[in-house]
Amino acid sequence: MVQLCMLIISISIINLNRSFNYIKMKIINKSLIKSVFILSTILFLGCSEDEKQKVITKTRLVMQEEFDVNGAPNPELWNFDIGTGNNGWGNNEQQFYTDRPENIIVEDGMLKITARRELYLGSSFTSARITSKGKYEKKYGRIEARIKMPLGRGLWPAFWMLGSNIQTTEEIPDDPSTVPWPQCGEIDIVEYLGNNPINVFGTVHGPGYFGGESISKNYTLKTGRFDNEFHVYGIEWGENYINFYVDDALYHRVTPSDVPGEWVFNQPYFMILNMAVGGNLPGPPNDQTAFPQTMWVDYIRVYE
Ligand SMILES: [Ca+2]
Repeated sequence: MVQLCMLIISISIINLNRSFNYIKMKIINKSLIKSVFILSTILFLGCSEDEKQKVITKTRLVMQEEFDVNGAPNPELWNFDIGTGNNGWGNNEQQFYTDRPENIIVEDGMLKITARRELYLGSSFTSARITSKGKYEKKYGRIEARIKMPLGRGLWPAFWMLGSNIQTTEEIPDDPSTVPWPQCGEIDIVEYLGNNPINVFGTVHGPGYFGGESISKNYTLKTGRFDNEFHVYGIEWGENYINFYVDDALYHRVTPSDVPGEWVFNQPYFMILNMAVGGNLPGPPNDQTAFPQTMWVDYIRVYE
């Protein structure tokens, strides 16, 4: 982008010189120089601003979950999703989610979600999934988590959100205040597949754009890996936009013109942290996948 701007500025200056030669001016046309200078300055500043890709615009901390109280996750903030869900939580996932400390515990200032290979109530793996549904729901904000990912094929951890109006089996199916997925919308702040430790992706799903047709982008690390160091994954979300970032890099912007359907993101959402094992996206673990594997979450913070 900077190169493009410099090119535009250079062309402006060349054109200025040509103009001088053509009209053989004896007196320098000060207003022309001034105009080109102003134009160049605007272009240059405009490009510099764009090149910075300023990630952080929301800076007032309004919620923080630092995971500094040992034991089970704070019950005032978190619910457990238990079991195998409907059709492996909609994705043919292979794990049984439990609330046991072997699968989910807060200690050392971290939430640790651990996937294990074990026979448990008919499943071959166990793990955990928590949601803030009904306890912390948010419309707009900068929502971020500092996470260290696991390693191995078949592991699929995520920090994501669902529209609070999602219709669930516990609720009356024809409750007019709820709608089925994907009409409720889904914002995947970060997803990661354990066989590719330098890659993560951010995605939105909604009516007409879900599953394979979702609006998604990858972010690839140039140095380091997601499984042996912590990184910050977040969104800055406001009316008619969602920006996805990793650390200080903004890599995905979504607005209503990017989605081939209704924009369903101007409403409250709740948060979800989980680690799936197997399922449609990652495929099953293989012999090289070492268990147990842990997703480490240092904090979640929300800013306005
Ligand atoms: Ca912490």
